[in-house]
Amino acid sequence: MAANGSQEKVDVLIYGPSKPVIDNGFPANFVLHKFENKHDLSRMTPEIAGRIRGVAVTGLVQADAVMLARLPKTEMVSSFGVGYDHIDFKYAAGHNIIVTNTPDVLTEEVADTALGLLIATVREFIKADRYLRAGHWSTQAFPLSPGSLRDRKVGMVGMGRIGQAIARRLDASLVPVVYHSRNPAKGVAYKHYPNLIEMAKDVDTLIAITPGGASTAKMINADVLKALGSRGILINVARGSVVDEEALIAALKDGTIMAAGLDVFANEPQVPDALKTMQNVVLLPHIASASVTTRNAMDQLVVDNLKLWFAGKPPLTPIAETPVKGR
Ligand code: NAP
Ligand code: 8YV
Repeated sequence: MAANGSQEKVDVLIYGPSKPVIDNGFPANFVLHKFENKHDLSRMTPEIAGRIRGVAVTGLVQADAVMLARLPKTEMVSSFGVGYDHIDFKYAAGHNIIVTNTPDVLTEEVADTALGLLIATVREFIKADRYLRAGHWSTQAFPLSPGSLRDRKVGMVGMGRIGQAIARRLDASLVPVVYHSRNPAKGVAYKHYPNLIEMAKDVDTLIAITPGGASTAKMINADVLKALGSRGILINVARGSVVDEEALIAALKDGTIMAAGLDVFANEPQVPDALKTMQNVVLLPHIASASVTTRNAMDQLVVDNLKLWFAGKPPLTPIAETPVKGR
């Protein structure tokens, strides 16, 4: 509140796709400056840049150090998505900027997608759909699927919020689960493997659901795929960077593993032609959280974090690297 009783103006950069929950979600004292992409943003005047105090990152656009350095008054970056590998959170931490993300509200949706993608891949649903539409059913029944969940054991790569929600669904499907992460997850009874290759040797299915970034870059590589073996299936709902994409393509081509279901890619929205021409892969355009209900809940959390901060209250979901002190 300003000294004369009127609410002070808060200039906020809306960076990324325009969305109704975000566009209509702020009170009148918020002044929104909308830029959809990097090219657009390059046209922001220094005068506006100097007034920005909050940033809503509404899609997978990068908030890197160069971009944040243009906005010296920024107090908060409220990012859409639970993963925040597209935000330079180290720069933010060093410049007193709080970063928030959108955990929890998407957990069950993403877990649904992971299980759907697993079943579609193992049981060849997409191939069967193409077969029916091409009119082949009237002449011959679709071949039996070589894969089945009935004889599989899943190794989760990541056992956080979403990993545990996927594991619950696998429990209900009577599929045994083990997992790899750096530390054993609290309150989780599944067997923990500190070593990913050792786990890959003991299972035939991997589901990746870790953050992206340097610590997980290409962790699923040629050696891991070899350890997984010729019945192996890889499901990736984490980040494209977690998998060595070239090694995966080679492993799918030469039968080192059997199949893959991928929601994420190394260089989105580009997907290698080699993957697009393969019959033993199911490819989704990064849609694990992409229902209207869940995306609205994520957008609302982006708005709520900024509203709370500029009302002098702590945000709901700051990331661990930029903790809030003293509110
Ligand atoms: P979370 O609760 O923080 O869980 C992350 C898990 O990954 C933890 O088990 C963590 O355990 C493990 N992990 C982190 N770094 C690791 C490393 N270097 N090696 C091995 N394990 C590692 O996060 P969440 O809410 O489940 O979300 C997980 C990720 O899913 C997000 O960050 C995002 O990348 C991805 N995601 C994708 C979509 C999509 O649309 N496809 C949607 C939502 C989320 P330790 O820390 O003990 O290693
Ligand atoms: C979004 C995601 O699709 O939450 C995440 O980490 O990957 C997804 O829910 C992504 O943020 C797209 O903008």
